[in-house]
Amino acid sequence: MKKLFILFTIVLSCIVVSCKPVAEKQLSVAVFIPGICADSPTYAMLRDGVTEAIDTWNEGKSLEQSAKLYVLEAGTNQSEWPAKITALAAEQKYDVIISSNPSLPEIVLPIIEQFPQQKFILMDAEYAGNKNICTVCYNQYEQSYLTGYIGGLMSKSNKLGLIAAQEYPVMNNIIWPYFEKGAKAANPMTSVDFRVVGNWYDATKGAMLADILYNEGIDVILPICGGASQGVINSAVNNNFYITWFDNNGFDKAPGNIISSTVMKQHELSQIMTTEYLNNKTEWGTAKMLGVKDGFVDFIQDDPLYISTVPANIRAKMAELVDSIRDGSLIIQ
Ligand code: RBF
Repeated sequence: MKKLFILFTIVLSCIVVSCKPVAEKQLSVAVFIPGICADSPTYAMLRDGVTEAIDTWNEGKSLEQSAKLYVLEAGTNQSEWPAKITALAAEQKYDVIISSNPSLPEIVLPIIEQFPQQKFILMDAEYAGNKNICTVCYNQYEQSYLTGYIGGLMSKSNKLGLIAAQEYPVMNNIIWPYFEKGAKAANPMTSVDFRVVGNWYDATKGAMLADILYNEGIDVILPICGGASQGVINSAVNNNFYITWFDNNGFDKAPGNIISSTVMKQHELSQIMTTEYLNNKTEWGTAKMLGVKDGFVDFIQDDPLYISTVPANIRAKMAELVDSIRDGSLIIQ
């Protein structure tokens, strides 16, 4: 009986082994950067997360079985993005195009009509119900509220500023209003002034707008303007006002001036989404929003520059706020 069982096991495992494909299909992944990686943490984190996932996947695999990666930086001219991403899909050699930007679902929908086999994983975007698209975005209600809250606590003039590269729905409906909401929750006297650079790269214009806001009495600014943010930082250092930083850890950009870093875990999430794709686990058609509770939005509290720049009583208030969002007792929306 025992021998029969062993024989049965051997035969079964032979069948299983012979059913396995001799060589897995070689996967090809394209990363489409709608802008440039330099000075745009969200894009650099996307590129690095996908690259890391592909490198890990390829470990120990033969060249024929390794996944291929191509990264395209589409540049800051937004009118060129549709043609550039269409050209990628038209090559019909990338199994998936991974990108990050809230404007992308609208851009890729007509491409899917034309190339129905093309799959898209879109980070920092929200679109449900299309089997070629999977989106994940960050809870920017929480991210913006936390940022506004510390701005409200730290401002002495009760005047905050937000310098945005451009207006877009997520900016106008979430980031700006929830930055303001957080600031007013910390201190009801706080007001927020909003200014627009007009592009994602002009640091001179960023500095000019920041100088103007500073001269109007504003002492805390949130820059969301890519390369133009460097100009806002320069103005903060020259005029000695505060900056609340968004997306990644920015404390070392201007020690003593940066009072917060409210981060999105885009590097980790890009890696996870890519690994899921490579393992055929992508949940096509879904749109997830991930926040503080899920561990994909965070307010950095352990950076030595946070501890040395922000007084202990304010850090305690921030810790309390983060905890209340994390344990679900406070829902921001
Ligand atoms: N964020 C960047 O950091 N760099 C960019 O070049 C950039 N370009 C954008 C272009 C468009 C059309 C839109 C809608 C957003 C862009 N963002 C960019 C903003 C990004 O998606 C996100 O809202 C911010 O990084 C805040 O998390």
